[in-house]
Amino acid sequence: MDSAGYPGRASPAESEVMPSRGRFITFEGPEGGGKTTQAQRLVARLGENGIAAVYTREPGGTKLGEAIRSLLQFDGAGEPPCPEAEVLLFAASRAQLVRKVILPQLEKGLWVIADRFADSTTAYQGFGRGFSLDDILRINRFAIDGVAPDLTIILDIDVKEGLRRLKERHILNGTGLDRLEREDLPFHERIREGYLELARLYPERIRVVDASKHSDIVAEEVWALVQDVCGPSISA
Ligand code: T5A
Repeated sequence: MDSAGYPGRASPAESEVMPSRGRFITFEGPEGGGKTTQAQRLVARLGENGIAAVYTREPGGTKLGEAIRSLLQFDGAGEPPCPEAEVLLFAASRAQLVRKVILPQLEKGLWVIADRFADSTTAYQGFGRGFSLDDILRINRFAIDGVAPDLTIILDIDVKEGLRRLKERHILNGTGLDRLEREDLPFHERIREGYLELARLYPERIRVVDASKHSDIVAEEVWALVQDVCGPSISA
């Protein structure tokens, strides 16, 4: 069991008796690393290679999850959640997404490419807010119902550069930073360090990609990792 609450990846023997289950790949990392960009590119590239994949995002991805997203990001309830409520709201969005989308799609044999998953709670609410990792593990475990990623890709980026990209996008779109993006730099630094710590702890599941490079280069590195970890499925 790892600190995101995952029971661990299926052993080769387990994979052999469940050949039709799709693969589950998660993108993680600090703000502005390009998770949405790369997750959507990967879905498209898998499609070009004959593999049907669906994109999910967190918080969100279901009607309930999208309603929770607005509560979390833009104080949709008219007041910000306290830190404890914040953890549980992220977990509630995830619980719904796992049962309504991720698990059913995997069971149909589709791949699921997730734009954030349980490691985000470990990084943001564990390392960032300072909640105990044991508490986060228990909450994650309850939310995810044993659904563990086959591969997690952390798009690692200097915190200031990631936030600069987001500010640039907000200027272009005429939008403003959301509640978490407005947190101070030390908060975002703790999150980045937390992700790198998770990668050190779980090298089998988590790989780190330097997201400061051009997005075409990042996409190639992501594709190489996917082939490395899920290669037999791609060539099947
Ligand atoms: N959160 C989430 C928690 O605190 N706990 C949790 O459990 C969960 C699930 C989600 C927020 O909630 C927090 C984390 C977040 O603060 P969100 O809007 O979904 O909010 O935010 P993010 O997931 O961080 O997504 P962002 O859209 O903000 O960033 P991405 O997805 O990393 O980056 P992307 O692809 O949107 O790109 C950002 C900008 O950079 C450009 C893009 O064109 C875009 O303008 N870009 C690049 N520029 C240069 N070089 C590259 N390689 C580039 N790649 C992308």
